[in-house]
Amino acid sequence: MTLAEHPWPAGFIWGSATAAAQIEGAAHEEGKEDSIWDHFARIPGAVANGDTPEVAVDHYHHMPADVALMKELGLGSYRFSTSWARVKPGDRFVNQKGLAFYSRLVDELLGADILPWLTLYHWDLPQALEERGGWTNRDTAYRFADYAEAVYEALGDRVTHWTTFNEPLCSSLIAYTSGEHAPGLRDPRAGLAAAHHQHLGHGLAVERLRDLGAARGKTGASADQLGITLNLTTAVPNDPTDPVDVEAARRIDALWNRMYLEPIVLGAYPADLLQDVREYGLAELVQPGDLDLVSLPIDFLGVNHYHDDNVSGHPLLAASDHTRAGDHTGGTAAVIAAVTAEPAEPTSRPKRSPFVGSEYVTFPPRELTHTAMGWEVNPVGLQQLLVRLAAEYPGLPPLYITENGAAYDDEVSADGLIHDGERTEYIRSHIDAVGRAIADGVDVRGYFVWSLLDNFEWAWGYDKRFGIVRVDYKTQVRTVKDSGLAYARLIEAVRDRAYT
Ligand code: PNW
Repeated sequence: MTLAEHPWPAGFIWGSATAAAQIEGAAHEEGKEDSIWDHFARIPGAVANGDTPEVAVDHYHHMPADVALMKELGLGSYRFSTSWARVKPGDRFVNQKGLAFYSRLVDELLGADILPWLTLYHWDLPQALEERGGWTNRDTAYRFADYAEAVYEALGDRVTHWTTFNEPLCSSLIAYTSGEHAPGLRDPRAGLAAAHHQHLGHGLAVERLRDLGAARGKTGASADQLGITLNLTTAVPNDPTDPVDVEAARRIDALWNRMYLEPIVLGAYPADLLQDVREYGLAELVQPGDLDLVSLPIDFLGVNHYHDDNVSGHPLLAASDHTRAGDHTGGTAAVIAAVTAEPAEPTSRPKRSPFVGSEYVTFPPRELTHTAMGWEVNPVGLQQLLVRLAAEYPGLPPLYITENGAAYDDEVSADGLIHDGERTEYIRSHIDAVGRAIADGVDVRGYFVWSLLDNFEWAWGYDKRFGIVRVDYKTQVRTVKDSGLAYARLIEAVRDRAYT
């Protein structure tokens, strides 16, 4: 079956995604101050090659041309994030110049008939708030709701789709416990505190935006669409007949998926998780009323998916079995490598496992191909994940795949083009998996490829390219890759089928 023949529902959104710190640059222009990523990137060894988000792909100064490119590709929606450190630098006041940039972006998108899909937090906390404890400080959740309000006041007249957080796992356990991400802390309690306070920030922001929307008369059919994006993976027991592997997979599923999902959709942390991490104080952080806020109804759940996790409770035969050259951060496989191998650029900080309470688990490799991140390619895993979510959480809101894509070591051919066949096939096969999940009855309403542009890949710096559009980091010239051309053709074919 070709992709266009899948039963895509009418109105299915085809989009692409980016994040502020990864593309904007202009890190200290027009009132923007340091985010934790600006600060972190200056720590020797924190980011590969000493790369920083200072310039990135200079989207701040290329925005109209970048939107024109999106229109050329036929995108129905563009998922971007606003930078807290640009909007409320130092958290002291609202920076109107920073907000004006996002206002121009939204106007440009609407003028191109592209739906703006706005994420409020894609990991770039103002450094000034980090200095007051960042997400380990409960107060940060309340500051987040104030920031959300500032963005809403400026854009709520035009933006209808709002995401509170992108992948809180990556901005809690991987930021405050294993320390691969800013601010680079290595403390199990801090990671769990960050997770709970981000949950709380989500709830407070949903409450605030609903109130602000209602005051503007955005109710009923014209109400805003509010949601959150989680990175969900399937924890596959390496040997499903071995109780030790099954138990290890349960623990990883509890910590990496259900800790983030269940407070939102069920209003409670999983009981097994609370037991697994009982030494680290998560339950003690929860105050009366918190979970009522966290579980306020939302209109969609964003799912970011890149790969499954193959999990064992047994030691591996050799460390080299699961460490791939160069892996030191940016994902499960890489995090695993980071805690078991020397980082590419050693730092003096002690290593710490992000698997709080389950440090013994291992991730044996399977006979699958891998992307340049060292992540397994297994599209059926995405179909299985979506089917499982629908089966196990009947009250789930509609799903959107808010990120899926792949890094490969692209080469520019003699013809000046980028024949990225592997990425093209990765995207095709994962869209196919989404189509199959829809045929299985799962309510999925959109797909956003990660990423529109090559960009600052967090602790990997500019080493890993995820774009469907290549960026020459010296000239900032953009060239649509074969994968981008293929995605544009798909959108055209599907749009004709779904809307005529
Ligand atoms: C996401 N994993 O991060 C982020 O939302 C993006 O900003 C990022 O550029 C992109 O995916 C690619 O890395 C991830 O453990 C972090 O599988 C970790 C994982 C996946 C995605």
